[in-house]
Amino acid sequence: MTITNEGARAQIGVTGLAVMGSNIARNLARHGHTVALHNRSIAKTDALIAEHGGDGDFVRTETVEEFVGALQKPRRVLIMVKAGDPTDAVIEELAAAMEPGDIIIDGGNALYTDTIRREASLRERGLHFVGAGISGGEEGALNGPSIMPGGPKESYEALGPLLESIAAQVDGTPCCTHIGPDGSGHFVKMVHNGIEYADMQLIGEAYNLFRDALGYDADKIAEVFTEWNAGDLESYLVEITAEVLKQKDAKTGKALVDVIVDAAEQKGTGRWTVKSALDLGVPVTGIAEAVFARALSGSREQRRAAVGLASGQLADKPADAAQFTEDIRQALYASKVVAYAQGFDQIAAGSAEYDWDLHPADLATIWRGGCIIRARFLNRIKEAYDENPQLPSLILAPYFRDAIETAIDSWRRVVSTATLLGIPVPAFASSLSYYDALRAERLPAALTQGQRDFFGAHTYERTDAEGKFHTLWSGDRSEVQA
Ligand code: NBP
Repeated sequence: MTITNEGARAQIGVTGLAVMGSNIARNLARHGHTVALHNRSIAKTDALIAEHGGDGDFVRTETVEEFVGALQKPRRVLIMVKAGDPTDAVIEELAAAMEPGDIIIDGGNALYTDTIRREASLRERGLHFVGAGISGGEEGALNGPSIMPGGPKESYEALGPLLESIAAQVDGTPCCTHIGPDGSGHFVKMVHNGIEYADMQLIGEAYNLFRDALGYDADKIAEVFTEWNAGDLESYLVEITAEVLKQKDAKTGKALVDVIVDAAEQKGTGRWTVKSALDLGVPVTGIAEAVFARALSGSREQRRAAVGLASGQLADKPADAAQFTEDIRQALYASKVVAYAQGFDQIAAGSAEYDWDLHPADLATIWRGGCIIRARFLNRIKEAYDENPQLPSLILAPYFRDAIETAIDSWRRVVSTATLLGIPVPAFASSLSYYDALRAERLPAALTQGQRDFFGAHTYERTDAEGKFHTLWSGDRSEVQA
């Protein structure tokens, strides 16, 4: 099909005009770009024009042909539809109507392996495919998200200025940069979401301790989070935690958080992060605990059946509330360092596996604004990677090393107190164990290797010699070189 573009005036098209797509289209229009609009069903297109047509210059289109025909060349189309099969269906329709050199951008939450597949297949057809992670929810989409575009470098040249114009800005720097080839943009967005899961779980554990160990009500806990947001923990998630805790339920007059069912849902990006980490062999324990904690919270029947199981002898509540509050703050900070360190390890492993040449400092830079994990903390991460791009772990950066040294006693007190009070702190505890394991001179893995060699002749290495060895366990138990 040949589509003429005579009179085409749109610099970009957006297809998929649900909450994210319509807000990004409005953001683009507000920045002076002419935006062609398309949605499978015309109702959303018309609603957007009726309600927000004044935001800028929109071109209303009904069919894919009309949509593609409205775009200046090289054509740039941003897809914002439900991830999975709908994305493939939309790509197919667009590709049939587009020409070599045109650019298709998928701004949905695609699985990065799908993006790798789609990029390869569209490249064969001469089209550029950009898998772009977009974070910030609906508010970010409208007012400035963090954008993580992957795909061919040359397509970023045509696309970058446009995306950078609508991204969040921090200290004059846009929260958008070219991430790397094919699926890398969606990969880093996935890990970003995994870190977001861990961060939310850690905040949840802090909240739980205030409620169950100190007996604070939601208003009092909100005050603590508001105070924390003025310090090192300053972040979007800590800020909105205070907002949620302060909210009253109109129906009952109680704190809203006390009438919300305590079963957390998930859309899948946290689970993807953990699956990918398992494949890459990276211990993202904080993220994994967060995903499992949501799953456990959702096992409502099991939980109901287990209420009342023996707790054993529980300790007294902490006597010094101010000290315990400071301990929780320190534990939250240290555990957060671990969660980010693990996420950045996964990014490094993904980069090596797929030959992406990712730059951690760039990611810390574009996550400083627009996205859900935006935080003062990200400046420190950027500085750490700027200073040493080859940092073996974020935990080893001087700033974080010192921060953990300051926090460590508090962190241990929080985990042990919670355990003695019977309050679950899976992410605090596993983060501390991870830290202790990482700094240990000897791990029990030597015994694991011995066991593996015993039952499976899997061999082991020795501390005092090169090579692989095997003990003849069922023979005379002498050692042979493998
Ligand atoms: P949804 O994920 O709810 O998707 C709805 C859109 O997909 C509608 O425009 C719908 O068209 C279209 N669509 C579907 Br469903 N099936 C289609 C098909 N077979 N062909 C063509 N169009 C189809 O929208 P959203 O919440 O705005 O999210 C859009 C993308 O952005 C998703 O990938 C999401 O994961 C991602 N994302 C969302 C957020 C967030 O905070 N919500 C944040 C970051 C990223 P219709 O109107 O005709 O039904």
